[in-house]
Amino acid sequence: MINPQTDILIIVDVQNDFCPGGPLAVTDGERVVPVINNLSGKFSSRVLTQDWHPVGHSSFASSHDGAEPYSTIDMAYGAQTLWPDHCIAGTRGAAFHTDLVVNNADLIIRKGFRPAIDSYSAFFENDQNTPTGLTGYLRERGFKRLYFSGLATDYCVGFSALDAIKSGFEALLIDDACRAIDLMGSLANMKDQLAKAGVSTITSGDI
Ligand code: VGL
Ligand code: ZN
Repeated sequence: MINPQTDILIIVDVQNDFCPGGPLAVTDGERVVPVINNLSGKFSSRVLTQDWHPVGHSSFASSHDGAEPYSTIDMAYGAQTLWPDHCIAGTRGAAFHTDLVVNNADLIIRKGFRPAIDSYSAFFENDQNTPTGLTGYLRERGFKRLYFSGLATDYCVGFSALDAIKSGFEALLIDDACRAIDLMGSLANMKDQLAKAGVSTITSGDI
């Protein structure tokens, strides 16, 4: 049972560019929408996240001479996968999927807006040090148990759940409310990390 005081649904990056037809489409990405809309009604609080990059962001392959999408480069903070251009702030591609229920969200947190740092996690950017402010927001409101949904399981959803544990929250991943990119074993690797960190995997029917 959901406790309205302590439990919150976190809906990660359900944006057009990650859905079929987008430049970084996640297979069956749009299928999370009805599952999440249904789950939304079972919680009394929800937070949405939005990948929100400036033109020429450093995580785009197009920003690095001769680099191919899905290759890896060394950034000041470590290895970074390079992506096709996606989720440019203010564009249709960065907007939420049109069928996603968004008006009941308490907060929309944007991430990845610093030109030189990517941010998969909703809590810390990829330097693992720059906070988005979400930890403070959730703590101040007294939330303890965070339920994760959205895109993509092996990147933004997974890293958010791992950081939730690091920040002292309980974290659960709702498997059928997420879809993965699965780049060179990234899904299996993330599932392993999630299990080791103590993130439980559940399905929407468990709620
Ligand atoms: C994401 C790659 C790049 C995600 C965002 O939302 O999982 N993946 N930017
Ligand atoms: Zn991104």
